[in-house]
Amino acid sequence: MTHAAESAVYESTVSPGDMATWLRDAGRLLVITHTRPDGDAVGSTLAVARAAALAGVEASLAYAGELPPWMPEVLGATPWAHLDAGDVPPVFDRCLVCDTGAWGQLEPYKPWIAGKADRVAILDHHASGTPDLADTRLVESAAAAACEVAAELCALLAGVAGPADLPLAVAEPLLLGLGTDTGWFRHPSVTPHVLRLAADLVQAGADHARLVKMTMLSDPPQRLRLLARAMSRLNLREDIGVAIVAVTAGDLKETGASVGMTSGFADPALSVRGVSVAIVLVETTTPAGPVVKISLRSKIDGPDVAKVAGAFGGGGHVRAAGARSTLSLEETEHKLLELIAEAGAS
Ligand SMILES: [Mn+2]
Repeated sequence: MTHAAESAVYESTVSPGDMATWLRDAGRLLVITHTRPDGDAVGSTLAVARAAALAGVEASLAYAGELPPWMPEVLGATPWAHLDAGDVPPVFDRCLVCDTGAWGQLEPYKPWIAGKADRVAILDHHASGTPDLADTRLVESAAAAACEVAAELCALLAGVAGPADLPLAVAEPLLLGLGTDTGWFRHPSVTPHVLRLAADLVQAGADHARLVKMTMLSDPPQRLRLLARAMSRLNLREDIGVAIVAVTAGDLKETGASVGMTSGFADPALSVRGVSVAIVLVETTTPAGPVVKISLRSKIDGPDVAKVAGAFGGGGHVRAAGARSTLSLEETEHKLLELIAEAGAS
């Protein structure tokens, strides 16, 4: 960890203690995260906003893009803005960005935060990001979740000895992010520290079984119908250890499912012995035109999928990465297979 204020590389510029001080002095603090927030994005932003409020900070939350179905249950009475519903982010003196440091994942917020690096901070666990976004950065690329980084910060803000002593309203969103980003403690990112932190959060009152049911066992029926269609055209390339699941725009339309419901489609593909990489391709549209959303997952012995995603201008982690392709579904699949065959997956 370096402490150079103007480091040109994507790494920490402050310690957790310095970040806690920066947040305490924030005045009106806005906490945001990447578009289409997942469990870690919602969990980390909500936990830090609530912990900052305990420290007397006027904290507000804003989200953009498709939201998880459990959003109201997790947020409860905590107020938040949804940009897609026409809300604008609350006025802020300082802004904290959680679980990303990439402009590409923050498009809707750009008019509010661009050119304000001295007033923006990042709390993240990704290996790559844009240093010019924020001068104040707490980035731990070895952490399993942004919530793992946020836990210590929340304890500092709440003035408690450690995560086990956090109020339930802070501990529960932290366990949500830690659980969802590790596939509920199945991924190789799980370390002794992750498991000890999970134990601390459960000790603080977080309801593990309720969160698992809420995030894993509460799908709308359209999701299962969409999965059935996608699996019917599974491309299982046992020769190179790759399984590809493709979702067409027609599938989404005919099942009434949303793009967000494809989250987790890599799991059944990766469950096959001999498969080391699972790829989920989703035909979707953006304001800039049609794109294929690429999600990559790799087993412990599989290739670095962040590198594969990088070939499409995307990124992420060694075992989980994503990108967008402007090629057709078929061309995207062909290019991915070529890249992985070159990387020597087997
Ligand atoms: Mn995350």
